[in-house]
Amino acid sequence: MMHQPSASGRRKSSLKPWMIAIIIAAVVVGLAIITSLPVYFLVFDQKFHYYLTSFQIPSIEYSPDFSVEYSKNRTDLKQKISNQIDEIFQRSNLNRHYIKSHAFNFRSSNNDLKTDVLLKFQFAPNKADTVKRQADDILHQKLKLNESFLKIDTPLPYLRDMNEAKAEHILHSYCGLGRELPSMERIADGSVAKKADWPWQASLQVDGVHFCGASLISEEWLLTAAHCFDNYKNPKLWMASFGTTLSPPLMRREVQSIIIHENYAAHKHDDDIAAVKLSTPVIFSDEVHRVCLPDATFEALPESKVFVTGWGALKANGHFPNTLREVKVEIISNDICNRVSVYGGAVSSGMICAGFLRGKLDACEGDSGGPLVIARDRNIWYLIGIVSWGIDCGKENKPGVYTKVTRYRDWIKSKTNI
Ligand code: 4AZ
Repeated sequence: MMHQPSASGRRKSSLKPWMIAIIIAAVVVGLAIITSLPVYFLVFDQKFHYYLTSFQIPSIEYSPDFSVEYSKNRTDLKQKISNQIDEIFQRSNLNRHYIKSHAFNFRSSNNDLKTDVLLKFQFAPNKADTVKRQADDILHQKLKLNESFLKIDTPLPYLRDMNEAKAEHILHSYCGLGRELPSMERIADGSVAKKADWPWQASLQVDGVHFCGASLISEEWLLTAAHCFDNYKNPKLWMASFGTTLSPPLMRREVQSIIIHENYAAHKHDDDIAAVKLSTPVIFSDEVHRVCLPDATFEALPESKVFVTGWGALKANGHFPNTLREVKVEIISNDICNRVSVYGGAVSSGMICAGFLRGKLDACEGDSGGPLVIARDRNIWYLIGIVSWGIDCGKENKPGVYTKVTRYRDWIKSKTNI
């Protein structure tokens, strides 16, 4: 007999009660996680917040020296301001949220010295209003009590929000902040550079292929070698990339114009310098910012330790690396470099030699246009040379020859206003 299901018969559920319990529990846990995520980010996800404010300093008279980067007056005053603001916030209930302050501009206002200061805090988004209000109150109380040499002449609120990219651009707008010297270890040969060690280094490329190195000297100007443009002069063909790896690049910019030294003659070595203007300024960050230019009077003494960096070949006719490399070399006097056994008089006063007569450590093909830098007081790096020429790479008695930047200081100023 065939089985006839009764009209009222239902298929028996295959889910056991314990299964249903597990499914309900999973749904409840899932919902709890989904609903608590925004709360987590609002309450625990600490982010950086930046505020801009201005102070008057009536006890100090404005002097143009305060506008000179790294002048002693400016450096000392910046330190004094930071110490004062650190003290105010570290002794307040915002001490866990306050990170640092940075006086970045000095100006004269009604004969008073005025400074613009960036304050950096860290807190979760749900605290934004409270922290800002508290910070305003703390400043108001401290400055009103005449306890500080800093004064405020504007009404509350003193602090204005600034977005992170703009604030970090300001924090990294100082020249020459790269590798810290004490941790220094020692391109033909040499070693791989760490991120943010040489943040002014750029790569100049045609069709995505690296041709030359270059150095960032402002948010929109690069310095490089004139001979990089012997074959391609049209700025539209060129791109600049930043960051330690060529692929992927950290940041790229189109080139707006190329200014080659008027006296440079292709395939000769004299006046091997060019200024390259970017189509849009770079945004300064930890990993991309400018190198300092020395005064025309600065002299790098023979045997000074200097660094050359680039993506050039690891030896003559060798392969090209993807990650930036560095090599520590020494300045060689023009007298020694012009010895018959070395370059026999080919090194002119607009050039500077660096490397070792015993060879080995040197710049090489593809490093051209790149920086030769020296650290000066406070670990600030200055561009003293531009990779220009040499016979072979790392060969005995054939050190690298560089365009001497101090010799072209006025030319650089006349073209870039830097
Ligand atoms: C070049 O061909 C090149 N050893 C750059 C630097 C040196 C030699 C050649 C110095 O771009």
